[in-house]
Amino acid sequence: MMGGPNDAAGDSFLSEKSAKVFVAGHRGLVGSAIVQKLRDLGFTNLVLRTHAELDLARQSDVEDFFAAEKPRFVVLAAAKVGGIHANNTYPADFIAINLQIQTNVIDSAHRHGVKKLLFLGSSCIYPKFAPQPIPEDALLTGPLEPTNEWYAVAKIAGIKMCQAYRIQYGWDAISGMPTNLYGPNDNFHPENSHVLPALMRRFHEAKVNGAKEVVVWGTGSPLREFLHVDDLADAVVFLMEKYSGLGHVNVGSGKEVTIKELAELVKEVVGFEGELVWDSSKPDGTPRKLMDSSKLASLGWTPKISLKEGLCDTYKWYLENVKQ
Ligand code: GFB
Repeated sequence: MMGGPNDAAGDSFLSEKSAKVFVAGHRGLVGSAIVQKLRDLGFTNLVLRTHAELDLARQSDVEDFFAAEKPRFVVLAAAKVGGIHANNTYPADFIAINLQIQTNVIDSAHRHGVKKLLFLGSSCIYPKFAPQPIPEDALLTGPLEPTNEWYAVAKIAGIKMCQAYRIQYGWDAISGMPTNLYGPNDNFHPENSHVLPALMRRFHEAKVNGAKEVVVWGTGSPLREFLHVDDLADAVVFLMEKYSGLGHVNVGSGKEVTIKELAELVKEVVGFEGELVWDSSKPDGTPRKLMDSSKLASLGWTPKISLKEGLCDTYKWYLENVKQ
């Protein structure tokens, strides 16, 4: 039986702002937003380690870290992530590294007395043709999207591991499933990034170089839901404070656009005035993955940042931070 919205958390995360909080993956798109959010809320004891300082894929290193640091809370935002091309090209990395990271962190966190852990997955865990909007209980009801089934299987294993540790040990591990995320500190790699940062970089470079056209992958017809990473960080704190249930929780914006509409929006925000050229030799991926986030809404959380506002915020950050 999956947990329900009335799975209230124990005593409050927000009442322990001097407790040690380990944010795994603190330099990435998600981790950096969570660190900023916690600092803004007055958390004074964040435990942060770069990949060079702590390789989360190495079990003995993770075990030593937890034995030494003994954090009270863990937000597991570290993962091997990427867009459709990266997932399709490096399947072994996406399944192996993510399984290693999450298994090491979840097991050592429990072993060393962490009070509460939040694991972050992705909307790609759901079947390719799940009913839309996708409810949490659609998990494992059908075949996955082939381009990212490796990452999806790893993330599904993470959800199941958190549930298993709650069932066997009564341990407070919870899982959040964000939709496609974007924002500052994203990966803007031309090939391996997600669609939104990839297009932002491509339109920007085309504008600066005076190019007449920009290639966009696929047909433009798939639908995608997007959430600004600052909204996700807000939802992470909300779940750490309010939720302690067996079931995972969808974290979406509830709004979707076609890839074509997204490309037009990014083109407008960047100010590129050339043409779009569609490369249908590139994969479209799953046709749609709008999540049903009503479980989170029933707990009292809603997103605040619109896609247009979020795109402007991200492009402003891009201009100030990405070497042109
Ligand atoms: O963000 P994205 O790469 O991954 O979006 P998914 C892919 C969609 O955007 C496809 C189109 O329909 C692509 O054809 N697209 C158009 C582009 N131009 C580009 C481009 O320049 N770069 C990219 N990357 N796409 C990911 C999963 O699926 O969703 C991950 O693979 C993760 O594992 C992530 O779950 C949230 O949204 O298709």
